Amino acid sequence: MPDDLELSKGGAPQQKPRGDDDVLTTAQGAPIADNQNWLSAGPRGPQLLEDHIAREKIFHFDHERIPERVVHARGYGIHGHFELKKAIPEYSSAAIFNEVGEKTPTFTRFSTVAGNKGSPDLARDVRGFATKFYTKQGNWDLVGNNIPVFFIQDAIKFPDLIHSAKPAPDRGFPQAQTAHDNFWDFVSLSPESMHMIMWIMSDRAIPRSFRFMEGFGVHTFRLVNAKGEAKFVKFHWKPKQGLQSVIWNEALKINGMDPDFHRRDMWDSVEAGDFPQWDLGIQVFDEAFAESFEFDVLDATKIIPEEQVPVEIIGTLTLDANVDNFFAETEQVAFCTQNIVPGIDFSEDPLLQGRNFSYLDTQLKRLGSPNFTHIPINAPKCPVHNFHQDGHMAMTNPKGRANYEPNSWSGDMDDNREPRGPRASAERGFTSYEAPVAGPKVRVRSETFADHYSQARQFYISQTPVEQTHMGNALVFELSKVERMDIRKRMVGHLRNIDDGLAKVVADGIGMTEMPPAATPARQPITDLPESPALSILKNGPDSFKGRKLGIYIAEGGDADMVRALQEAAKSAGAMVEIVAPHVAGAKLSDGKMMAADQKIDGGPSVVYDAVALVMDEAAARNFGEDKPSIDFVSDAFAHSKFIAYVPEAMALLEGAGVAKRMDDGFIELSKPAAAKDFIARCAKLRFWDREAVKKD
Ligand code: HDE
Repeated sequence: MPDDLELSKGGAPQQKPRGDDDVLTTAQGAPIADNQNWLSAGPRGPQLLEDHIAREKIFHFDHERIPERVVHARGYGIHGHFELKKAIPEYSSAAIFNEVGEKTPTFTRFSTVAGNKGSPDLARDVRGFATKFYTKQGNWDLVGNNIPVFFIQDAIKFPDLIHSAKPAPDRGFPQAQTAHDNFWDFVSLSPESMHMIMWIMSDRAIPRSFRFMEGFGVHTFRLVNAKGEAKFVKFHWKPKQGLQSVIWNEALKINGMDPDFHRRDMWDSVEAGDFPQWDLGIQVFDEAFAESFEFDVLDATKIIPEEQVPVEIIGTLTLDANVDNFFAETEQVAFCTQNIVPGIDFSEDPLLQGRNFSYLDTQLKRLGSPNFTHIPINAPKCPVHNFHQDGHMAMTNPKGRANYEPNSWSGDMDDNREPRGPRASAERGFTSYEAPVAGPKVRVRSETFADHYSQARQFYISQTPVEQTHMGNALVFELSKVERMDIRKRMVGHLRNIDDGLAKVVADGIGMTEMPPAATPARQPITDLPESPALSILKNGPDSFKGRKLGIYIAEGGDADMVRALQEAAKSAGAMVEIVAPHVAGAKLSDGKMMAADQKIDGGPSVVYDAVALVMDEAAARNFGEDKPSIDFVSDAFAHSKFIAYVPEAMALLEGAGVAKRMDDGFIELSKPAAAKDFIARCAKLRFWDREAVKKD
C-alpha cells in the first residue's frame, strides 16, 4: 500500500514504471493474491463466475486489439528531432522554418502499404515515410512515401486500387504482394499508374533498410509567407546514409529468414547510437513555372525533375530514440494530411484533397474516439485551447463554465466571473491562401493530366543497365504470376509505350510469342524527356560502408588476428559486425580462445549482411564445402554480387559452393591481417555489380 495517495485531478492515468517490489493489482488498483488459479468450487472445479479478478483480466485481454490500418498496417515508429539549417521566411511564416538551429521534436513511422500487420518487411511495395513535427504552432504531419509519385490521380480511385492490391476477397491471398491478377488487371486498365509501376518494379520497392531510402511528400503543397504570398513546394527527404536496396532473390530469402529485417535494423542501429539522418529538401516554384512546366504540378503521378528545379536543403531530421511501447506509440500514432500549420497550405491536387478527408475519418474508426488527440503520441507539445469537449476517453477536460464562443464572461478574475476562454487570432491563426477558385461543377479528369508514359520512360532511361535488368526481371516475375493472358498482353502493350526494349525483355521473359499492339495513349505524342540521374539509386550510391553490416563466418582454428583485424577495420569504417559460426557458442580460434558467435550459420545466412568474410582452417572449410547452410552462405553472397573476403585456407568452401572457378575482383584474399582494411575499403562500393553484368552477357 502506498504511504500517500496523489490527490490529482484529471490528467492521463499512467502506469508508473513497474518495480520489482510492486504488488500486482487489478485495473481498479486492488491488490491480487493469486494470479495463477481461477476461483473454483473445490480444487477440481467447476470455476466460479464470481471470480472478478480472473474475469477482469480476461475481459481486458479480449479487447486488446484495435483495427489495423486499412493500408500501411505494418509499420515501425521512431522518435527524433528536426533541426533547421536554413531559415526561409521569404517562403513561409511557419515557426519551424524561421529560426536556424531550432530543434522540433518528431515522430516518424515507416511502413509497407499492402501487407497486414504481420507481413514480412521485404515485400515488394511502396514504403510509407510519415513524420509528425510537434511544432510550436501545432502538429504538422508530412505523410509521404519513399516514391515521389502515386498510382492514381484522383482519390476516388483509391479503394479500388487498394482492393486490387490486397488479398483477393474469395481466397484471402496472396498477402503483401502485387504479383497477382487483380492488381495487374486494375493497373493495366489505369494507364495513369504506369509511371508508378516503373518505380515499384525498380529496386526502390525493396530497400535494404528504412535508413537507406528517400522520402517524398509527393503532392505539391504551398508555402505562404508573412505577407500572404504563396509559392508551390514539393518536399524531399534525402538520407545522409545514402541510398541502397537489396535484389529480389535476396528479398525473398530475407523474408523467410527474418521477416522483421527492417524494424530490427532500425532498432539495432539506434540502440548502437548510429542515428540515421535525413536532410529535408524543398523544390520551390511559382505559378509561372507551373504554367510553363510540361505537366500539371497538381498531378501526383508526375515529378518535377531535380535537374529542372533543384532541391534546396533546409534542415536535418535525426532519429535517435526507439519507442518505449510499440502499441502506445507506433500503433496509436495518427497521421493526418490535414494537420498543417500557419505558413504551409494545401494545393488543389485532387489526391491530396481526398486524403484530407480520409485520414481523420479512418483515425476515428481505428482509435475509437475523436479524442485520439489526447493520446500522448498524438498530443501537440504546444498549448491546446478550444471548446471541444466530452466524447469517449476524454482525457484533457477544460476547467470552468465557458464552453462556447462568443461569450461574455469577462476573462477578468477580479470580478468573480469565470475566465472567458480562448479566442481566435487573425494575426497568429491559420489563414487559407486565397487561391482563386471558379468553374462549373463537373466530374472530369483534367486534360493536363493525360500524359501517362513520358515520365515513365524518363524514369526507365535514367537507370543504370543493372537497374534496368532488375526492372525487367521484376516485371517478368510479377506477370508470370498473372494467370490471365489478356492482362499480361495489356501490360506489355503499355510497356511498348514506355520502352520497346523493356517490352521485348518482358514479352520474352513470360514466353509471349507475338508482341501485342501498343496501348493507345490518351495523349499523343509521348515526349522524349532527358535522363534524370537523380532517379537512379546506383548513380547516387553512398560510397561508404558506414552503417552497413559485415558477417564473418568463423570456425575452429580460424586465424584470430584476422578476425580481429576485420572487426577493427569494419568498426573504424562505422560498420557493424556479426560473427557467424557452426554453433552459437562460437568457435575456438588459432589463439586457443573461444570467440562467441552472434548467429549460428543457418540463423545468419549471408542475405542479412552487406559483405561477408570467411575465416577458418582447411579442415573446417572442407567440411563446410559439403554443408548446405555454409554452401548457401557463399553461393548467395556470390549471386547477390557481394564482396567476399576469404583466408586461403577457406578455398575448399569456395569450391564446394561452386564459385572457385568464377572468382572475380569482388573476391578479396586475406593473406595477411593488413588485407582486412583493403577489403573494408572495397566494400564502400556496397556491391560488385560487374558480376551481374558478366552473368548477363
Ligand atoms: Fe495514405 N492512407 N492514402 N497515402 N498513407 C493511410 O490513414 C489514403 C497516399 C500514407 O504510418 C490511411 O492512418 C487515400 C499517398 C502513409 O500511420 C488512410 C489516398 C501517400 C500512411 C489513407 C492515399 C500516402 C497512409 C490508413 C489516395 C504518399 C501511413 C491508416 C488519395 C504521399 C501513416 C491511416 C502511418 C495511411 C488514405 C494515398 C501515404 C486510409 C484516400 C499518395 C505514409 O487514411
